[in-house]
Amino acid sequence: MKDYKKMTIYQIWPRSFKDSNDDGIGDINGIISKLDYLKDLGIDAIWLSPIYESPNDDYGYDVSDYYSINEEYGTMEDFDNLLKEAKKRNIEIIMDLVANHTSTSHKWFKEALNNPNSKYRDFYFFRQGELPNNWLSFFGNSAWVKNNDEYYLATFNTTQADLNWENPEVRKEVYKIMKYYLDKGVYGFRMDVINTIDKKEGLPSKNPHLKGYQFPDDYIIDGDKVSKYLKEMNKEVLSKYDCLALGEAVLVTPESAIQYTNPKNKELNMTFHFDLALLGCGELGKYDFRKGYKFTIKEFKDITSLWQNSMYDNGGYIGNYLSNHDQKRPIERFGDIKKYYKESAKALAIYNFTLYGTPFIYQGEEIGMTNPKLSYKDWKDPECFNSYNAMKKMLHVPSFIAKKIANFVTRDNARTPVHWSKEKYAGFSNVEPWIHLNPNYKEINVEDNLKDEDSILNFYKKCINLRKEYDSLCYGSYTDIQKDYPYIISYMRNYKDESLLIIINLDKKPREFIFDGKYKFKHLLTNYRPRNLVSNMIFQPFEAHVYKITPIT
Ligand code: TEU
Ligand code: CA
Repeated sequence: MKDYKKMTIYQIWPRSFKDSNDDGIGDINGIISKLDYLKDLGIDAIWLSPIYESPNDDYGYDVSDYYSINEEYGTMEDFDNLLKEAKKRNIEIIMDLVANHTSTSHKWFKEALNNPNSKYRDFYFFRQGELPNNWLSFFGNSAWVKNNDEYYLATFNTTQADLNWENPEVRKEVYKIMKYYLDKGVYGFRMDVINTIDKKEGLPSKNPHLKGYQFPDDYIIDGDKVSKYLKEMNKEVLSKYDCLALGEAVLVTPESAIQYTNPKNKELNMTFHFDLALLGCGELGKYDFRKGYKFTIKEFKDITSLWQNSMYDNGGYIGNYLSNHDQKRPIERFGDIKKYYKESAKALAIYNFTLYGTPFIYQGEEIGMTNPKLSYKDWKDPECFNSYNAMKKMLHVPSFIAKKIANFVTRDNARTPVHWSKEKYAGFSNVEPWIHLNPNYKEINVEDNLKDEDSILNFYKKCINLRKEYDSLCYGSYTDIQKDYPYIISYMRNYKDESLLIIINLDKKPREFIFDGKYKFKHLLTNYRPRNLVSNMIFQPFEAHVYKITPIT
């Protein structure tokens, strides 16, 4: 059995990873050319954001054919080759399974539109007549799209039509896709918005007494039947392979995450949660600026503590991440890029790699890539365009402010090309990339990071190795130390007779930390200088340490 609890997983968003044929778009052969780099970094698996055929309205999360590869990225042969080359290096490939919806260019959807008697009508949600309900989509529109005299449900972009999982034939088709790729040798799936596949019976309006579109929330998230479908999927597909089922469970609660991932329920192996990503956002998500994107370190700590304790204590399991293709680069939010750039990048790495759960790295994070300064002319992301309009219409924000907010939060921030070198176009391509390139590639790039002993990249390698060496980081319990202290996060991880102590100052100011208990200690890792563990310590901004400790008896 492969052990996903011991793995470090690296997310590739293919369009911006590496271009091999000079069209300015990342591709599969580009990924193959960087496998040695990834091997050297020490990762065990790659989660590949979607590479299937797609009109790219949502950059691959709108699939038009699950059995072919987007020709901008290569061919099925290239993909098979990637699998082979990855296997050679002991790297697993995890595919993105986008099965809550298909593109409206998918043949099922086209058939459903063209033929009123088609069985594919029941693959989706079509309703005649009036607007069926008041649901707001994730991207800020009505969740219903009008097409002639009928509507179809699209809870993300208007060209991503929701599949009707109630229909057993839909589920069968999804299982078929999964088997096709598992039989090819992929290790598993990251399942896109998998906890939204059950829509509330009868599709009733949400809070009908309120004016305007309403986010359907529990009417589409973590519905009762999600677990039923996952159990069936497990029985029909997952249980037959040594594979990983990772759910992207949007806005999931700890209770639901435990339900999905506790092995006794036979559903998924792990899930992501959204609470850290949404810190400082208003209740409508990242374009809801009404909280000013402000949060405290104490809130950050409380979220950590809630998830760590509830998962470990109840047999649940999560993937930990700070960064992905849906969030701007987090170093600006949780760290300090001006004064403590390297220190904070490394402190956050220590955090992400010492928690209970499998750590994820998003491309470019390992070299400390930052957010570019974007203008509205640089926008590519459909969520950004739609949300910009929604801010103006629903929240009555003037255009110039809406633009500022969108520049600040758009997913485009995390989707600029990876900086491989100082060369023109950052070694990503030999031509102008498809999306804005962050001009700071001359200061922040892989080439320089590899040369510098003290670089963020080399620190990531140390973090990855630490997990390989200390089982307590992979399997151990989690215990908060000084839970209510508002600046420094500290916790212990225990497994068998091994105990690790982690202390991280998450603040931009020096802070004092009082620690009681007498221990013999071994210093394992720091972003400052190794130091003795004593009861009263002043930590510099973002100073972080990992110790192995044994009680003095
Ligand atoms: O993301 C789901 C999701 O919840 C995000 O869209 C999130 O709501 C948004 O970014 C918050 O502002 C997945 C994919 O990761 C994302 O790239 C897709 O756009 C989305 O599903 C639809 O497939
Ligand atoms: Ca290319």
